[in-house]
Amino acid sequence: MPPTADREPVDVVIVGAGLAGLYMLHRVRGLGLTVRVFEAGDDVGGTWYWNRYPGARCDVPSLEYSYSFDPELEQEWEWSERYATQPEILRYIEHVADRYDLRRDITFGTRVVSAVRDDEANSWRIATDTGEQVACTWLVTAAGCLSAPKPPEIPGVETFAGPIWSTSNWPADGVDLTGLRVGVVGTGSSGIQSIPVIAEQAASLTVFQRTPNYSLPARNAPLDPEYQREWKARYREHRAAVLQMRTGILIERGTQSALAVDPDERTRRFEHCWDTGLFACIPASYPDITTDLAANETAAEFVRAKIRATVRDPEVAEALTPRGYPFGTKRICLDSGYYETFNRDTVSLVDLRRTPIVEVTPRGIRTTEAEHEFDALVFATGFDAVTGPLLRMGIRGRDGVDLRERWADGPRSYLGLQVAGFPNLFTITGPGSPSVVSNVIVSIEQHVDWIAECLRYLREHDIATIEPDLDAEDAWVQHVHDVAALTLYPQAPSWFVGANVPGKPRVFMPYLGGVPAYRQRCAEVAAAGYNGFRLDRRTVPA
Ligand code: NA7
Repeated sequence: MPPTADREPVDVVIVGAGLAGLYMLHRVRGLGLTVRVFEAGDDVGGTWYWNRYPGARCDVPSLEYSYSFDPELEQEWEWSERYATQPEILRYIEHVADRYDLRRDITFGTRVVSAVRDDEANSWRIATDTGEQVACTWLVTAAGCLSAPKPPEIPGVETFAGPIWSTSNWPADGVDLTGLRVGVVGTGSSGIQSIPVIAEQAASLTVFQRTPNYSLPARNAPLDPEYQREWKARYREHRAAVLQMRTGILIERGTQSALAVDPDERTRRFEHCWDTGLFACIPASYPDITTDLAANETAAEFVRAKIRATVRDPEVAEALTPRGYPFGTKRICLDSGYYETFNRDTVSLVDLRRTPIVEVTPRGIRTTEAEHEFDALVFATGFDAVTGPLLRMGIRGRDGVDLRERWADGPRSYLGLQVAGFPNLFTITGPGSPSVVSNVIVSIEQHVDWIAECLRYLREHDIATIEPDLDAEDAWVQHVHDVAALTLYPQAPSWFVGANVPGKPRVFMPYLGGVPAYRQRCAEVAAAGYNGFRLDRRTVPA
């Protein structure tokens, strides 16, 4: 489509209308700035718009996975389950869009395909896949961390005769799997949540597993109205307590070494966690579980024993048992009946470490051992996480430097908020911030508030550009790396380190220093007049 004539420039362009983009829009409007939001989906929701697969739900308790910025909003919304399903979260996000009249500034069905810095004009020139072009002074990405699906990287996918569905782009009208022979590839969080539900519908289900994950029972249940009432009566207190938590999720933290306590006491503690249905409980119970391999092994072995006790066929149980990487260093999954599903006669497991996939054929999936025939395939093969959503946006900074080039050896960012050489670009939950290792809505609100206050400051002080100093950026990147190196996280081939995408640099991307320390650092930087950032008046447009 030919580009349309330039629209009026705006102060701010926001990319994405999920939880981050919507709140950013709300705050930007409050500053009296002009703003446009571009969203690839046909409505609001982001992650919760696309990931509509059966069984999709949040693994952070609903009362904590919600906006805190407006006490009226948090009082009026009623959650129905401890862990909200995707449809309920989407209804919540739609309610927020209606309540604050957000849709009128959002252009839906439109993806930003390039964002080019024009230093002379002190602006970003944004182009979309619908041919629209608009200039803005500040560009804010709110594109999510798990929103660029990874191709399955299996030859022959296009030859399959039946339908193929992807968990990350599930049809909005749902899919009827009744009576079908279904093959599912992938056993991350999306596979683990969807497999029990698919197994209930399908005539038969075959799960193709490359790496077993550690999964814990979610213990999901309807939310007791009395409990919700009491929680809401003390919402401010709960919100304040959440901000003291490293992960931004309310959890009891132990202080002793897992190796210093009596094994029976340790097992009792782990059993308690197993019963709570909180994924952060076991890692928080002894601090060295995330830092010491022997301590970690006590937790890993506890979960392995649970798998053995649940799955009746010992061979299947062994194939489902994670080994070779520490517990919690790939994202821990929360499930509802995942391991039990493998006790059904209609469900089978193919261990791809033993018999790798060779190709997809017109009839199904061929491994080195056999051809498995299916009526339908489901890919739950994950995302180009954290950097993928930013790098596919065509961002070019000063002197035409491509963000891809700048990040060729891994992402570099100051506080996960800004990149040197890319003035006036802000990245909500960018690499180097707690993002995906925290309750992401807590991190989103903090980033949005920080950016909004920064914009206010820039205007009040007549500042045209803000950009990190290279030294400050280098120091922060080193700090993110050093903190990660104190933990076991880098030891796993996870999407946290980019290991799931061929050719992606292996760098631990999120910041593991914890929500409170990170918030404090961001607040100190702002209070000191944006320490580590270069603030420039020189290029103020005439
Ligand atoms: P994940 O966690 O990245 O899981 C993807 C799964 O797909 C994982 O088991 C992969 O195995 C598997 N996979 C990927 N490519 C292939 C190929 N080519 N062949 C076989 N298996 C493959 O993505 P999810 O969507 O489940 O979850 C993402 C996050 O969303 C989750 O952590 C929550 O935070 C919410 P691998 O482990 O790479 O061997």
